[in-house]
Amino acid sequence: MHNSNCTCWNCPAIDLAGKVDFRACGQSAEKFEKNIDEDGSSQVMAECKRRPELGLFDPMAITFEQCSEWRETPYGYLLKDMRVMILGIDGYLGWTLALWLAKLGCKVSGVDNYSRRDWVKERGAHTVVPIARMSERLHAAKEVLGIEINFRQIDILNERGRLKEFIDEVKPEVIVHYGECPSAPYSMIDVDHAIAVQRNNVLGTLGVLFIMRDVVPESSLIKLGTMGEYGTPLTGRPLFEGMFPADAVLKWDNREWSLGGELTPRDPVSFYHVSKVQDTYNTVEACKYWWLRSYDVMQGVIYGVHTDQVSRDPRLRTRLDIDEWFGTVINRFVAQAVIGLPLTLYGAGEQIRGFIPLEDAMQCMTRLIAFPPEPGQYAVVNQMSGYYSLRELAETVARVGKDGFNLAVKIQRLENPRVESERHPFEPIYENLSKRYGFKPKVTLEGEIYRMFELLMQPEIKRRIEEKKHHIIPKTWWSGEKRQVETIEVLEPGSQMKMEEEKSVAHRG
Ligand code: USQ
Repeated sequence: MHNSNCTCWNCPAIDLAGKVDFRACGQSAEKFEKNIDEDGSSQVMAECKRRPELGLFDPMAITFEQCSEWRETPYGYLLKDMRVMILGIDGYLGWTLALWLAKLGCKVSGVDNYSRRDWVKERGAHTVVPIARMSERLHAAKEVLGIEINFRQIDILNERGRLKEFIDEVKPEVIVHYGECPSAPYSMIDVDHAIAVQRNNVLGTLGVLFIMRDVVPESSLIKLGTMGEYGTPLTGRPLFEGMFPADAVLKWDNREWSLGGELTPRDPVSFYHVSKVQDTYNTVEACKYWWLRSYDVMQGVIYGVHTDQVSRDPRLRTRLDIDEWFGTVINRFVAQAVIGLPLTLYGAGEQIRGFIPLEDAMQCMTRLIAFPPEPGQYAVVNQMSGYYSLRELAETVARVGKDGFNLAVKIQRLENPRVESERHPFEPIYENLSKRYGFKPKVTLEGEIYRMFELLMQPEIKRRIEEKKHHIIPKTWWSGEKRQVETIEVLEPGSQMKMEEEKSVAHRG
């Protein structure tokens, strides 16, 4: 098991308050106690909130494998009835993770203020996979899966007092923070939307950090960042996992410095992505000042519809957006193929991004939950299972649509409403999850696309896509312009793009 040798030092049940000298970080040191060995060396001592009978003990002395509170699961040792709180539990990822973890035996609680439903409604769009109201979702989860989820409607930004009360009541051992607006285009609509997204994301998260300091300082925060924080540097330098590796150096003016352990440069690609960068810095600081523990998950573009739990019953399904603001690219492509709309490639279509299917993302999150960071540790994982150019993805969707569902899928190149590099090197490093946390991707790109077709071809869902077809072609320009983008060319799958032809003519010339 990837986490067998972790010790109480990683465990959220450890009680360190007052027993470790955190003077440097501002925690009270009044009750500071140390064990002085015969040889005069001192040891950090702790208590266990779950096993008070242990009294004061050395937290390095017991491993997860040895502790009766940790049990084996397919994703590593997991605390029995581990208390997990999900912020943003009503969203695409939040709901899926809630069912997944509760089914694994975690005690899941969650909060949401339904803002995702509101934002999508405000744009006149809807989730094409219909989702039930929260009360019905919870009821169905109990009836179909036999699980109970402790839900409270709370706005994490504007109802901080209520959030604090709920966290104090539940005492979550891990908080998964999905409670943010995830859309780049939504943040680029106008000044009101840019401010709303940054306020919601940055200040909401900052409030959560303070609450954790005051109420659950030993719990871990698993926060959703994004691969888009890094941008796509034209130098082609690798996109490390948040920080430079130990042997990275900066050379300048015939001198040399180590960069090891420093945060890598960020080059976000929208005001939404900027909000994620700011979250990163706030979280780093909180870990530094208060010894909070956090994993920052730089997730690639997510896609897909399936986990065993959400697929069990229509009332348990998670949402799926395909509009220009909230739909991510693969989800949009499959919906477009279903209604015979040529797949919408922005610009050259040679942009490259990291991707991860829904089910694999759930596996990663579970593995991180099972391996909590140490006090004060801020660590980053790049959470993706592969990377592709958008053109490759469009070709794959077209192929699966044709071979599996007899659909004649075309591809269209549109003017690019975003400001982004359309041709760039891309070398993401994404080894932490597999090397350290035991992640093994289970789902293939083609396999998940196939499953999406199966679901989206259902008459009711197809009808819901048709109904909101007018929200597929983008009208939100990064420049602020307000007009629908124009089609540059329509292509048969497998054919060359005009630009490629031009390039090869130029090359021949
Ligand atoms: N794109 C198209 N056609 C479309 C939609 C998008 O060519 O119909 C292109 C975009 O120009 C972009 C790429 O596909 O180059 C990805 O766009 P996206 O809308 O799928 O994803 P993005 O805006 O980058 O944001 C999404 C999530 C966000 C997450 C991010 C991860 O909405 O929450 O942070 O993916 S990443 O892209 O790695 O930053």
